[in-house]
Amino acid sequence: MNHDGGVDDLVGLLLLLKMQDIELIGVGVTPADCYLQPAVDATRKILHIFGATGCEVAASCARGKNPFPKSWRQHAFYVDALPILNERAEVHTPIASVPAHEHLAHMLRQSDGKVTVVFTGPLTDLAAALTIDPDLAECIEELVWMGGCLDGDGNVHEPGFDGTAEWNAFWDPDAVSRVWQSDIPIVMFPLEATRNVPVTRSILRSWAQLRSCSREMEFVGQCYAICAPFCEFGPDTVYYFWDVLTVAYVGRPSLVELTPVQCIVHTDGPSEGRIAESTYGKMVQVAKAVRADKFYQYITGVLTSHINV
Ligand code: AGV
Ligand code: CA
Repeated sequence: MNHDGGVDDLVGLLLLLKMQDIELIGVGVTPADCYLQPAVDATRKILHIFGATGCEVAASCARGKNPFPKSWRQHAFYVDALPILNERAEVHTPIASVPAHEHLAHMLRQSDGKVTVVFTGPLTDLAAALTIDPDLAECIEELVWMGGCLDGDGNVHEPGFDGTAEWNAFWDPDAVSRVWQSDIPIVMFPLEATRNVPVTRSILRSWAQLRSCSREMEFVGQCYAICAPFCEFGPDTVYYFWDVLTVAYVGRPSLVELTPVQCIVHTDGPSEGRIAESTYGKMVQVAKAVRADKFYQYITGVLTSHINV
């Protein structure tokens, strides 16, 4: 997994490491929707506390073209400071000695079979890994990526841009372009798919009831408290299970229906970062229909699997 330290990235990480049929073999952290140090620290603490100590964490040296808003990037500091992640003085999760793109290339090369790669932030490290090892596609089962938006109703509202892009693509559109030129099979979760799964007050309330018997639920509840101003109100300020849905697909593909779409990315101009249908583009599998009830059920089950609810 490679994530970019947002609240739902870190919840997605927890979900992935709790899945019984998934072996998590490495985590990269990209300084996009976060500050790097607290995001790396929070990642290592989550792996330690929730039981995946053997897995290495690699910090990215990626730099994006268009920076994320500072107020969002600060969320990683809040998660890293939560008491539930700080009861223990020592964190044993190993940190990789090389930057995340090199670590990714190395882990893929040394694995026996093909590996599924999940990106819940920009694709910069995958693009950089392809630059040092252009044949890396042969080691990748598929790329599952949260990013993009195909209907033009994006979430980037910055001066000089037309609002059609999604943030993970906008941070580094050239990386999307590089990955699109590869033979890697891609499953993409655009904003249209994630709009089916808002973070609602009612799901948070039902999880609060499980808090005292599940440390995972306690942690997730604390995490979404950080995003409370955005949960369920108003069309523009809603918070979604963007990355959590994307990760859930890896454990339970039947949660979504995929549709093949040929598309390209705009790498400059007012639509920079926009992913658009085009007969010249790469064929990717795009998540469309989402079984939202089954998704909420599935993630609640994984995060409470030890208490039989
Ligand atoms: O564009 C969605 C991506 C996801 O990977 N991120 C958040 C998720 O981690 C950027 C983003 C869009 N709106 C946001 C975001 C918001 N209101 N707060 C924080 N990040
Ligand atoms: Ca993210």
